[in-house]
Amino acid sequence: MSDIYNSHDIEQDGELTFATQAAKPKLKRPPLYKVIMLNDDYTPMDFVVEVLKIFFSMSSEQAFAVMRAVHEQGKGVCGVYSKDIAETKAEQVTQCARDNEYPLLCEIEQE
Ligand code: TYC
Repeated sequence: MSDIYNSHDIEQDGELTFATQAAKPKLKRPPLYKVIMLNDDYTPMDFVVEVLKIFFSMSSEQAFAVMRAVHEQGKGVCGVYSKDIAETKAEQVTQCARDNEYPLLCEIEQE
């Protein structure tokens, strides 16, 4: 039977017959992904703050708070996006860090 119908056997005038009913559309929101920044011992704090401002549109205060949380806790969430955007942001941060010869790393994780 097609996905767009639910089928039912029903009895009509003593006979078993077959009815169809429009099925509810099975729509699911696409999953979201967290961009997670990892701490390391070498990337300067100021560089991390700039990265958070540039790639995640954070204010200086927000960026400093996230940087400090990552520094103290080992990792932290920079933002939540669709898969494509999350992948792109993680790549951009990692590339920017490599261009500046820092080991800073971002990874993505499904919410
Ligand atoms: N731990 C680094 C330092 O002491 C700073 C830092 C913070 C590095 C956050 C990476 O994701 C990071 N210079």
